[in-house]
Amino acid sequence: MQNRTYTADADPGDSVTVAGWVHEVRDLGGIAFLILRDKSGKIQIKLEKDEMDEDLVETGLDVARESVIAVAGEVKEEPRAPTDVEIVPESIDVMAEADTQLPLDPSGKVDAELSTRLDNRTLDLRKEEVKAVFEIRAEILRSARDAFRELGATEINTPKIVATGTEGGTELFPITYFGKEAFMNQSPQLFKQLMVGSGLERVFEVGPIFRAEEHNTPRHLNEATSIDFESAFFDHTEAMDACEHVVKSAYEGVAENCERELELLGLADEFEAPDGEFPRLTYEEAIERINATGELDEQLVWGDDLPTEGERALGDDVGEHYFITDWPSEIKPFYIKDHDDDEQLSTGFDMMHPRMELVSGGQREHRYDHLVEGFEQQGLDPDQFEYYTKMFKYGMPPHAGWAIGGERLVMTMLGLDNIREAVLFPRDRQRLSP
Ligand code: ATP
Ligand code: AMO
Repeated sequence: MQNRTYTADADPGDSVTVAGWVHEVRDLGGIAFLILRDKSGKIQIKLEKDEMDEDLVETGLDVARESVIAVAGEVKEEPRAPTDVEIVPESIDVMAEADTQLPLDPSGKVDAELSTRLDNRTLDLRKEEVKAVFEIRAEILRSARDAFRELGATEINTPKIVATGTEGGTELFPITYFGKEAFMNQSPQLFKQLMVGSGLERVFEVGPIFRAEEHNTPRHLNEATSIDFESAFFDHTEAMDACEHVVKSAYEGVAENCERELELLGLADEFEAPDGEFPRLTYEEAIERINATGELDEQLVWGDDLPTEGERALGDDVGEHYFITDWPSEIKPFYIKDHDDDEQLSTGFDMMHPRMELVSGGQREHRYDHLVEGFEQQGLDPDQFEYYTKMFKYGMPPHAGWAIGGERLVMTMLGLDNIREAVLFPRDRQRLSP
């Protein structure tokens, strides 16, 4: 539709054709109002029974809610209209008539369960506050990409069908690949590392990761979006700096460019980009502080992974984004490098939002012998990873990197209760379609 005007751009005096969905029809007797909704907002269409063509008025009154229509007419100033303007129509073209029985009420007057919303995502996304989440999600990715560019990183795309897993064998989705066993990739980890040894040196990727997580929680998905970064000649502290930069840039982008969306979500007043450096706690300090909160039944000891309640207690205590550094080597993956002066201590780090973990990363083991040893210690067969390990024999620089859980970033930024609200079509244990 070449001559289409968005409702938000319809100014008094203009002759326009607007197109969108029938949000509501209000028949007041002699006069009726049809509210048309499009991407940019809503506009009132006035139907005056005695003044206008009968067929035109009838078309406007009979059309079912959520039908798609195009209306041509003149824009008039009207202080009583919700947006201070209305259209006096010359024609109404019904382009797609909607069923009168809707599985979900896009006007939001009737609440729907999350599962009903996800089953009918198209209708759900006609709600402005739902759409706002995805406009913000897009802005987060746009700002993150800009931040990566500032860091001099090149965007890459790595395979999602792979021969081996990296993040622990139990969470892989197996598939058959021309008669061979293959898997959906859990992380671009090994591929992004291979790229720091290439001429690219510093890379990032935004892409799906697949994890056969058995549990059903408000913060785990079976297909998630990983925002990965990896750089040659970085140590773990430089990687943390880069991580902080990207996360802050995402917040700043949203603060600057998503005012309307934040307003729709009721966040306009309280939203602020984090400033100042994220505190960096060692793992040892973290467990001491968790123990001191008295929130756990049992005290944590060195070597324990942080339980969800522990993460939450610490998050409440710290009250802002923070890093946990210097984890015990035994609970970090084989590809994370240990500190040179203490083999029990890894350079791995997590970046936490007060509610949950957002990022994992670390400096990588780039020494061939140590790497192969690490595979064996983790019970993995180094031969299966030869495509990866052999490149460490041909000049692999010291390097470090991390991955942000994209949906967790959206979820924590917007205070969403459930990670599924941050995905168009979430994949969880129960949900494989739409
Ligand atoms: P990682 O990045 O290491 O995967 P994560 O935050 O994604 O960290 P996982 O280690 O993948 O967490 O998942 C295990 C975590 O999920 C544990 O911390 C555990 O407390 C939590 N968890 C596992 N099952 C459930 C469940 N049924 N309900 C709530 N939380 C659970
Ligand atoms: P990790 O396994 O910690 O690290 O994943 C990185 C981040 O991804 C998010 N995430 C998830 N989000 C939703 N649902 C899931 N099932 C899920 N699993 C992970 C989390 C997590 O912090 N290769 C390393 C990263 C690295 O070292 O560069 C890795 O994958 O926010």
